[in-house]
Amino acid sequence: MLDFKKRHIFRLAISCLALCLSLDCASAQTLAAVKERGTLNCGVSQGLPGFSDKAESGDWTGFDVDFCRAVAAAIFDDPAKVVFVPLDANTRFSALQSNKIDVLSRNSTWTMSRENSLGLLFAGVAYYDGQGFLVRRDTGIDTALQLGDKTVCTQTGTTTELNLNDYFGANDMKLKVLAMGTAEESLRAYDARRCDVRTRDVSQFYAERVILSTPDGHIILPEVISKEPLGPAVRQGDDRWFNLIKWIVYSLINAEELGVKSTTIEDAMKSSNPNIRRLVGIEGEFGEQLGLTNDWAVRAVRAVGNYGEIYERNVGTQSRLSIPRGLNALWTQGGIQYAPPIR
Ligand SMILES: N[C@@H](CCC(=O)N[C@@H](CS)C(=O)NCC(=O)O)C(=O)O
Repeated sequence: MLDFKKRHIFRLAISCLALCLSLDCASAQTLAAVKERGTLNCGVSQGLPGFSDKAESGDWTGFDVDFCRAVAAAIFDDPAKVVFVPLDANTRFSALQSNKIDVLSRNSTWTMSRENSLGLLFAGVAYYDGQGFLVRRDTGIDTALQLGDKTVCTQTGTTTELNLNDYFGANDMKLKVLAMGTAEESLRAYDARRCDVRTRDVSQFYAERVILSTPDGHIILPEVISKEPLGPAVRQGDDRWFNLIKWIVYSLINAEELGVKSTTIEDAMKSSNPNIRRLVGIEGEFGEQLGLTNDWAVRAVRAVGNYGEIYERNVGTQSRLSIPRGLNALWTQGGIQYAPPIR
């Protein structure tokens, strides 16, 4: 009897151990696969100036693109080790689910249903956005409250339609939607006057203004009708990878808050400020705990700069998009960008 009990407990212990080991393997699988492959597969949009833009030379630039490069730099110490996978709104999440990409860095809004029904996790908010409207100046429309009965161009697979329904419903306006499959089709429909107004994340209007033939012929209406917190997303089931992506977002924001820039990174490594010392890996084992080296954040900041540098270079007031920092300023400067501490 005792023997039977002992055998049973032994078998139970072995199967628990096997389960723990397999969970640990599963949770470390993305980083191991990326290291083994030697490149990061990063999902980006098909082309949005300032966010993810492919030049004729084949080089990608932009805010979302730089985040992919920061991850590659943190892992490989080489920001070039990224394969950019351009994805439209409809295929972006399935690309993550089917392992086609390791991380999605593509103007994607963090919503509850996306996490709970698509098996995803958003690792942080890289850009606080909101949905707005663009109209032709000659329509004379200057507030969204005049949009009743107008035809609105949207893109399928995005958060925009639900927000539109809510907004028009709340303001008792009749909604007519023309939903297109891609951003390009939506723009073409608007250009051909098949719709009177376009709706999308406000940042995208700034992006598009640089390619419109008559940018001054259009105005962005003052209303922002939704919260669109945009950030990188990963698959569920790999906590270590999720953590790694999350802390790369936070390391870039913390670097800005601590005044650590691409140009001052070498000085930062001699700093006596304990917060800076932990960020740059002189103190603590924060990088190793992520499965990287302790200079993980140094590598990222050296390659692409801190959060503020990434913002200004790609979309900020010094760039052709010229988007003010607004909500994306640090919490210490009137915005809401706030990163948990590295300690
Ligand atoms: N943030 C919204 C919208 C994102 C989105 O895909 N927007 C469209 C325009 S409304 C876009 O960027 N299209 C570019 C493309 O398809 O490559 C979401 O996550 O659903």
